[in-house]
Amino acid sequence: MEQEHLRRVDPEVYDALQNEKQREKGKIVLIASENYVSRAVLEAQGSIFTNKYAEGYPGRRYYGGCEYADQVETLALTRAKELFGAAHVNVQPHSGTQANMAVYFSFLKPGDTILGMSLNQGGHLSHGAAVNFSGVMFKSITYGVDRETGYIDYDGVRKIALEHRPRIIVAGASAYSRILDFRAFSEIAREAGAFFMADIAHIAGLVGAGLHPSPIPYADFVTTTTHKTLRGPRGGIIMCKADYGKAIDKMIFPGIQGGPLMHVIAAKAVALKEALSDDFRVYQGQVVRNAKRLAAELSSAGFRIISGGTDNHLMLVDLTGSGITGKEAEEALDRAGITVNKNAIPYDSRPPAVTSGIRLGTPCVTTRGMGEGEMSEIADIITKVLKNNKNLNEIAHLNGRVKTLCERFPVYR
Ligand code: DSN
Repeated sequence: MEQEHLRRVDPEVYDALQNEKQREKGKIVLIASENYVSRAVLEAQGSIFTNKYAEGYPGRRYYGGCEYADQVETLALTRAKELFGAAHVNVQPHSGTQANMAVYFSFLKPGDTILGMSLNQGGHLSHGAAVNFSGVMFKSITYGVDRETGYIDYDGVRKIALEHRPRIIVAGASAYSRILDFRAFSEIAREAGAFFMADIAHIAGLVGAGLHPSPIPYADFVTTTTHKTLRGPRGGIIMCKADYGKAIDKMIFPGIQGGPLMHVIAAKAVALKEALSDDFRVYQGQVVRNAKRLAAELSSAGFRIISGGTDNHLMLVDLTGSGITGKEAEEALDRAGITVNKNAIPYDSRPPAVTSGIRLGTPCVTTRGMGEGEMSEIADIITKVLKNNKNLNEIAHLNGRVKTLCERFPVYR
């Protein structure tokens, strides 16, 4: 029996894990920031590398016995450099937010200004949100999207940058479905005398596969998580120009982190190897085609997709006027077996706990092997759930269609 030791030692955690397995198996997940790692990644992450202290970097550690820790970290570094073409890489950040923190703490002083995308228009907490350390320790100013088109307003970004002269400009988003123009951001940053950081957490897999332009030629710093489209373990990576490497490494350790999570770094190495494969490029292509199909079908069913569609793995659906809030939509879809998150749409009149939108992404369903035909089926189910969200019989019937899809496309074969 799998996890036999866990079952004996801690039946409560074992039970929670069994329930989580059933949840994962039996629901269609459209959370844009999630994915399913390979069994190889799971094995590396669930390995005895978790036992090892390896403070420092390969070849210069503060503990003995680090020869194999050095080996896996070096593999992760080499593969990240090959995948993204970065001059300097640090694979130790425990998360994307830690990666961003290391960049800010290395090159900004408290009170310096960060210009990032507004959280309520698609940005991320760690790009200067008031409730996050980035907005508490630094002065935050924001840019957003054009109210009509839903695209980033680059003229607006430039105007704000020249007026406020931020120390750093951050490009990157959690809910933006269009190509980010890294060249434009870098030109604005140069004009304003600011550093330029690209946070590619959401799109790292697409960038690695060459399906989204890379920021590496333009950005001083590129940060990412490893668990979204990149399909690795939960964690972060920083890439930067060679000149900044020493400061970044010193800030990650000993600046803001202690011992690196060697089991996670081993899993990052595996995921990066997978990301260098042809299969991974095929997968990412399908992620984008699936997102385009899902957006097109929902649009045909009468829902407004912010910006009119998607270039990447996600979309933001505007529910204004459809008689249902983002919160209600999330709950109704969950009852039908589809997991999504409510999400503010740009210029949303509802509070963040309610919202007028939902965010949908295709990395998970594509990993299960679903293609465009299944996206049409999912769009039809979503449409019917949203239009009949109070009709429990109809929701139960739609849940049957979800279950059929889940059985045809298991997460782990
Ligand atoms: N919380 C992540 C997301 O869902 O987009 C970003 O870190």
